[in-house]
Amino acid sequence: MAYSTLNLETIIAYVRNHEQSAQYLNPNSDLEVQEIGDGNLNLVWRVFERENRSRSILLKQGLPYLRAAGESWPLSPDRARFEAQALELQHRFASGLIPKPYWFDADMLVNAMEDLTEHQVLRRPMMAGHQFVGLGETIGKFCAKVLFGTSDFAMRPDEKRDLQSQFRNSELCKITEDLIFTEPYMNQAWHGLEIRNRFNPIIEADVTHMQHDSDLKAQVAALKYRFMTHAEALIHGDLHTGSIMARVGTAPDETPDIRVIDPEFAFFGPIGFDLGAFIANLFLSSASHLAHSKTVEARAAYRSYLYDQARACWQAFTTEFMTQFAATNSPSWTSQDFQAMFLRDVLRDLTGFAGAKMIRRIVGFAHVADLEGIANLEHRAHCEAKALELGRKLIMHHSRINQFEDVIDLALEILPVDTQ
Ligand code: SR1
Ligand code: MG
Repeated sequence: MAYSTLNLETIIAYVRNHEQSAQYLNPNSDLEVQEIGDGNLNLVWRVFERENRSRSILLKQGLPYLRAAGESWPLSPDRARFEAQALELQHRFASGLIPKPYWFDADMLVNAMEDLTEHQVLRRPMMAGHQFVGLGETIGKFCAKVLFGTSDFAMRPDEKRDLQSQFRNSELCKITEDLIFTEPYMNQAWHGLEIRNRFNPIIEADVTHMQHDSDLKAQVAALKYRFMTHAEALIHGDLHTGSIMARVGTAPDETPDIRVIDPEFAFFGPIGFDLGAFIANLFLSSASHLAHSKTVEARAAYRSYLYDQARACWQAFTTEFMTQFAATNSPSWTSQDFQAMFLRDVLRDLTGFAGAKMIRRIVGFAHVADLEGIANLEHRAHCEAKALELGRKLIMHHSRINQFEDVIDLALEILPVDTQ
């Protein structure tokens, strides 16, 4: 079948005609479709039996352009292939922590997968102050399992190089390079480079100051170079709180079922990048709770929760990574001193990447609802200025960080857990 973009009219026929769909629902039953995508890139649908809504499939199609920008921003729909390959590997190494992949249609560039109907994307409940038990621990474990499994510590060098060559995800890597590491630090045209920054006008002076901060720009350049050249393992590439879903149980202390979604930015990159993205989003949430929390006590409690999740993430990541090191594939990697040095470098990377990820969500093209959702622009500016300050600190200190508590201390200096 030749590629064509699906729509609400054609999607049910597509599902009925796909030979594998019968494993998940009755294709001859009365089917219904809902468009549910809220991301920047793709269209996403849920197709379900009208009489039994739990029998459903989620379908995601790569469009020939960026959904958030429309046809003015062309993008190859081939990104769906990278997502399919990433889902397969994540499923191999961390099954149960992602939606189960059902099929990939290479002609139509459609990924079909488990429909997580009872799960919710984390970002908005977190704005409302919801605490997901076990969040940090699950993300730390997920990262360790996939990143170790696709690294040189687990794969033969030839095997890893072959796999790496299948993830030449240049278009989406370029989005990351431009939107995270380049454009936010530019305030004038440079050889035709497009600058798509947008920010709250109240923080313009902070942004201009940052764009003239040559020390900061040197550190960001080093982080960008590391992102582009440090092909350590298969990273998710976009692990923010909009890429995590959770189903909350009925008992208050029941651990929710947490899944990582949307790995279309996957490629072989630095291991600290995904951890940095997650922690950046916890810190952005902390900044946004200056506005979202109704009382100072609620804000202190929520910040405390967020910092505990950051700690738990790093703890779970290092524990799982060290466990896997015990069965590594070369005597070179068994040196305990090497392992400690390696994890210290991951920690430094994650700190720098977290800072860059915070700044891009305030100054760059793509923002987060945590801050955009603050209607009062003055209140929003206050939160944004704090987040920018923390982002800068994380970047400037990243190469001197020795333990995770140093990262939390930087957050506490700017976004304290206090009741004042
Ligand atoms: C142009 S796409 C903007 C952003 O959305 C995705 O979620 C990534 O974070 C990307 O940078
Ligand atoms: Mg996404």
